Amino acid sequence: MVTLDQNQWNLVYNVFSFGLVSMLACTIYTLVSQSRVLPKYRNALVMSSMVTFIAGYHYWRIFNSFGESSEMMKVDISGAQGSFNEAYRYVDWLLTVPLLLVEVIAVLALAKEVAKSLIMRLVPASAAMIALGYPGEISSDQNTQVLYGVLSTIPFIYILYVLFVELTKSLDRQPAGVADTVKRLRLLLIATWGVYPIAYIFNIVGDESASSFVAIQVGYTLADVLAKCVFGLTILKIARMKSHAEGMAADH
Ligand code: RET
Repeated sequence: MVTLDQNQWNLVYNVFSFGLVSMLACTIYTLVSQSRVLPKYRNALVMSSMVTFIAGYHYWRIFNSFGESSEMMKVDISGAQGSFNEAYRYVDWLLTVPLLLVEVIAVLALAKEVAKSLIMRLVPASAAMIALGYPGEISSDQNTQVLYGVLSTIPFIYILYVLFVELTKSLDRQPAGVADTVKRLRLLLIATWGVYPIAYIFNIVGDESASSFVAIQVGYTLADVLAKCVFGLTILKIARMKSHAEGMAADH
């Protein structure tokens, strides 16, 4: 049990609500923008819509779970039936992180062989990263938390390494202006993905206090909005710039 004060409880409630509506709005925006890009880039937008749709569903569950596990601003985080369910985040990531990586690969429109080899390396690595983090997240034993944190960091570093090398290589082949946006995409990815392991460490070293609960929930939610919505909008921007560079009329 953590006991929040009125402001903390309202903050978490409102941040979850903000996360939920951001995911829904972003899903609609990327869906209706399909015709604004060339067909070869549409799959990247479909991936973005799917990511935010899946996240919207999970935020709806998280939002409800927060209400149901609270009583007089005491939040039950015991893991028992009816307590605040942290597992929704991991189910969400298990589905959305591989999709986000496919989204990046799709918008780059690389040669088929290159794209396939990237997907074969990044998708299993990202699933392993999330699956290995989960036993640590739910454990209350510090050694177990550290062990799974370290194990999960191995595929994490591998993903960043592959993305850095491949994104950098693809920059030379992108039309003018696009390279800058791809660089911004890479920065956004590193900055937002870095929040998750930091929050995880915070969980290990922090106590089970109300303020660390609030910091983790707010931190994860804002990182999710940046890593999924703002990321998806950047993907749309790249797809539009490339479509125009490849001859699509500018009024689309
Ligand atoms: C864990 C466990 C501790 C070690 C590491 C982790 C990494 C998590 C990441 C999650 C990314 C999630 C995204 C979600 C949204 O769209 C599992 C916390 C390295 C990188 C991008």
